[in-house]
Amino acid sequence: PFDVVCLGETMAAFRPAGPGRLADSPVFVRGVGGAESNTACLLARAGHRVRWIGRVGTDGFGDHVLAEIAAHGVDVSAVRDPDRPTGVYFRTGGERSTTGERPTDPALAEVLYHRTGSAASAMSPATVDRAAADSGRILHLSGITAALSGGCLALLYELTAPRPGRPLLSFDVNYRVGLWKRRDPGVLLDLARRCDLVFTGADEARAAWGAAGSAAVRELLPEPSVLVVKDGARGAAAHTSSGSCHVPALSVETADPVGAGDAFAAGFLSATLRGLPLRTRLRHGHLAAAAALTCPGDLAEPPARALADRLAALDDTAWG
Ligand code: KDG
Repeated sequence: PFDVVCLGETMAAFRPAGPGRLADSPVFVRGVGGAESNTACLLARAGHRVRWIGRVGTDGFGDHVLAEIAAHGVDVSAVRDPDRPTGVYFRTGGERSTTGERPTDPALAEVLYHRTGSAASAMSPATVDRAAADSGRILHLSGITAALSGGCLALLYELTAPRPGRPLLSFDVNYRVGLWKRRDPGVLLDLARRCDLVFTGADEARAAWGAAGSAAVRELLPEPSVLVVKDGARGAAAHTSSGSCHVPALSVETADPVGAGDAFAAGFLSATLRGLPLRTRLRHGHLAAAAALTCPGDLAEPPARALADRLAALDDTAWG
């Protein structure tokens, strides 16, 4: 009954109330952080039927995470784990492009995770309901889950295995350097190859797999029927078996880069569900990312559908 099911860890997220480094910030603002639930919330706001699958502790942060996601109109299917805490993370700002790439200079942004041994890290083929994961037209996953634990990685392998009636598999590579210390992110390539629709940043493809440029990423990843490579302010390219197309990014002033990649995926997936042409899907990705970039916080108000449709239909001169 769902258009999209998104699965992943969502944490309590804290950012400094003012500018400055974590070390210098006495006051933090609490929010909710999770790449897949960000995409879920934006898709629900865009009018789609969406389920999020996750796992949180029986603590107050777990209550907060579930209430926030449900408040966006998302069906929440999460196990409450009495033995493990809800994950927590702290972050500062940092410049990022309209397609959501993170800065490569760590001095620009700090991300501090407290998620080892979290409730979500106990997700596995044994603890996640397969029928719930398969209950949408699209199942949206990300590479973050692959880094959380052996059980989480096994779960991704199970969910990306061929099976009758498998939903269309969408995979956002989401290479988070801080989660892969001393481990080989090559497994992300293996997982991406098993999916139908893959999103990656050109910067993360370079950092994780040494692929320089959109064509090189497609050479590494010929399997997905649609591969989207986002290349910062230069724009995003979509590669399919019948050709490629490129749409320049919108030039906007960034208030907060976090969540722009999740918004891009939501815009693209929403347009995919509506059967729009590839170029228009990329435009909807950029529009949703621009809304996220120009708003503080992980989750911005997405552009209303009618407005996004009008902007996506502007001619090529408006789109550079
Ligand atoms: O894409 C935004 C996410 O990075 C943020 O919400 C937290 O899921 C998160 C992560 O693992 O970095």
